[in-house]
Amino acid sequence: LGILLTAPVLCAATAPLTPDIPQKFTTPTDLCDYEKREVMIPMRDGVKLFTVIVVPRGAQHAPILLKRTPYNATKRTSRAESPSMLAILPEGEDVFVEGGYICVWQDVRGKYGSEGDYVMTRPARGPLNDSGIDHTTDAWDTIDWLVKNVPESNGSVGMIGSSYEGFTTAMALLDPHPALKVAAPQSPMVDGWMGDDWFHYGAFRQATIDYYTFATAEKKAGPGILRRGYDDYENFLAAGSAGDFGRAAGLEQLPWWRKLTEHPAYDAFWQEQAVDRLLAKKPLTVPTMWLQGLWDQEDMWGTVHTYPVVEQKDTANDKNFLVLGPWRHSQVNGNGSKLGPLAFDGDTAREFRRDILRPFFDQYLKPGAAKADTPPVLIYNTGEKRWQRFQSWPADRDPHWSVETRPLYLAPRFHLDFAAPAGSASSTDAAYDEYVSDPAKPVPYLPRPIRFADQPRWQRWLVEDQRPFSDRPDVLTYVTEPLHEPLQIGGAPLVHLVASTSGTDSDWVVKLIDVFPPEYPVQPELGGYQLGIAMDIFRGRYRDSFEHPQPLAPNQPLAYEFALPHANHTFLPGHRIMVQIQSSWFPLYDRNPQSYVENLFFAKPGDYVKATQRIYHTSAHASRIDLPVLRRR
Ligand code: PG9
Repeated sequence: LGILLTAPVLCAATAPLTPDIPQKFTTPTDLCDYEKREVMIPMRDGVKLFTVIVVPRGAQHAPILLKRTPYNATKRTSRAESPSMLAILPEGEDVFVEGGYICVWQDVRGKYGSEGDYVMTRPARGPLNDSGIDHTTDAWDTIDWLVKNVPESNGSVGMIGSSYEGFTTAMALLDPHPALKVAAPQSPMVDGWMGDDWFHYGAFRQATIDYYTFATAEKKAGPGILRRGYDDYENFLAAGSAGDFGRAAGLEQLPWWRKLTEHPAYDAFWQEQAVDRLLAKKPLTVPTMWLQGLWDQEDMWGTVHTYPVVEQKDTANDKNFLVLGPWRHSQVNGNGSKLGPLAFDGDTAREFRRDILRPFFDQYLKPGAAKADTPPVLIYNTGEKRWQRFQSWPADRDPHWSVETRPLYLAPRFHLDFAAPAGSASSTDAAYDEYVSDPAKPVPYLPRPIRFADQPRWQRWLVEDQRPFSDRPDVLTYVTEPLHEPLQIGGAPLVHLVASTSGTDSDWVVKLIDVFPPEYPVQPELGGYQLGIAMDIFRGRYRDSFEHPQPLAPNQPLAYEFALPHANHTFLPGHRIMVQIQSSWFPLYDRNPQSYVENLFFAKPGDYVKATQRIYHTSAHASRIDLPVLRRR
């Protein structure tokens, strides 16, 4: 029977087995309202950069919007598999698709589809870069190719981008191609040591440590870093120093990690690549809109420090613009209806893109377009929940506003007072308040467990309630009485702290907080909420010099001065102003051993010592925060 059954099979001629995947499959595009082209654009040194050009079907004399990214141009132009240009491009490009723009995304040199060598935030040509090539030349060469090889274009190009893509946009301005007519750096990486991504005033941001393998371990996306446990608070504490954690993660294989850890202070390595310093030496020729979120948890230095540098060249006050929205990092390119527990009237991001950003770009990229009603400065008031237009920022050059620096003093019994401390300590009031800062129990920056991989929580952490920390014995909390009148601050509050430590180094974290009334009927869950308005960390060793750190004299009241992030916030009647002070913000920032070591990345277990911290509030040693109080004239 077996032979009978198999015979026909064996006797029949067996068909040749052929593969089922063809050499090439082309998706029909007749449904698409766009044409997607992938090209390799040659740079002046012969390296070719992978570039995706998305052209609206039927486009003629259309402007080009260019973004240069280290995050995969193919992925950035494939948000969905769809015949709709609106669907395949990132949400933040909606208004440009609606405006008939040709949208171009390019992999930066050395990443994903582009040839060449990748260098993290490749420094400008000069002392740090002898290659003759940087993001300025690559942008120039790319724009030159685009306007000559995209027949549907009208020869005008705008650049825009957030974060690293804001950095490549800003770098293009150092020597802009003539066809570059407008730019919008959004939360650009400008100075990684001062306050963008890598450090804040010298304190190292451990939260970005996974980025190092992601960005530099491979040409495409690199691997994540394996953890020993769920809670990063525990993972980083158990590791010891940031260098210990990096070593255990294999980071010493990465040139970027080695460069970073070899330059813990603000030396030439950081100063020479700070884009604000580079732009200060260049003329302002391209109308530029600098953007940032007021709760930008990643890059809150670049925009507010580059805008004023360029503004000095904007003699007619019509080429340099500033926008600060009620947003987290890059939320300008998403939905701006809410952030954490905060709800706004409408989608602040979409409305901004539609009503301000697009008309601003149209004006410079579309011949005959109307002059846009772009205010020199547009900043959301996060207390009154509405946009405000200014002629300048700080607003002291705006005829409609007055800016008064009002010192808010730390006072005895954990009060805050606009009146300066009277005399020295009285018999009842001590000259200082103290706490013990224990590196074995650092203050968490969020309630534990903390996971850097938890992206939604990372995005909103700056608006998280600060109550979980205000009662800790190693956090000093000062607060005013409930306000009777609204108080608006606009600008960067300036910290003047008089503090001592029993150690020889110390971090000082200062948080300016809006305390909501105990009863908050419009949103009951916000009753008593402690909302961070401007918060930052300062590594004490740099109190005299960012470039040349020094040990601190133990147990001596020393002055520390540093600016907090910019705010535009009205503390409403019934609210209270609060200041919290602490000496760790973990594991977001590495722990300060509190005994002076040359390079904190490589502190040893024995370097970590408890320290008794004292915050002074007498007339001789008055700690205060200078508030930039705004008033309508
Ligand atoms: N500025 C963002 C970032 C850079 C490096 C580490 C982590 C975040 C960004 O480009 O998204």
